[in-house]
Amino acid sequence: TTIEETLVLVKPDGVARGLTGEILRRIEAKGYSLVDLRLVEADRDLLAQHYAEHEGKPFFEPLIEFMESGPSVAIRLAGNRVIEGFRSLAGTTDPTTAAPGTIRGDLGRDWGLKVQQNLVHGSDSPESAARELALWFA
Ligand code: DAT
Ligand code: MG
Repeated sequence: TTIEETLVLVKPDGVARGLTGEILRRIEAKGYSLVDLRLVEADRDLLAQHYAEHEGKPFFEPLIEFMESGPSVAIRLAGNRVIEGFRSLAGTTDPTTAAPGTIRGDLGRDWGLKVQQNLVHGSDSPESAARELALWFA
């Protein structure tokens, strides 16, 4: 067993569409534990740090603007191999091609959808999880 913690975000599109409960339902049904949870109006400084690896890419600015457009739900989530496990629940980045059965594949709305509007974020490694949890749960 490898008990880990990860940062999950229900992004502004998920909160605005009223999908927070459905996303939490899937997370809890899988057996992961909610350790902490808060509604956050992220500012540019937090978001630029959170997405520092993408600075300079063409989608960086639209991504930050989208993430500033409304509150996100930040979740400190614990469980066995939860970092990899949550990313599997979430599905691949683009909701158009994310597998059915995943959060992005089932709930991504494909009408004028932008790739950044993909409902959730999950840390991609133990190093990212530690860094991101410190940012969002400072
Ligand atoms: P993930 O969220 O699956 O870890 P990522 O870290 O590569 O994906 O990118 C961060 C976010 O940026 C992603 O959730 C949506 C957005 N994004 C990624 N690639 C994109 C692209 N090619 N065009 C527009 N937005 C993109
Ligand atoms: Mg990522």
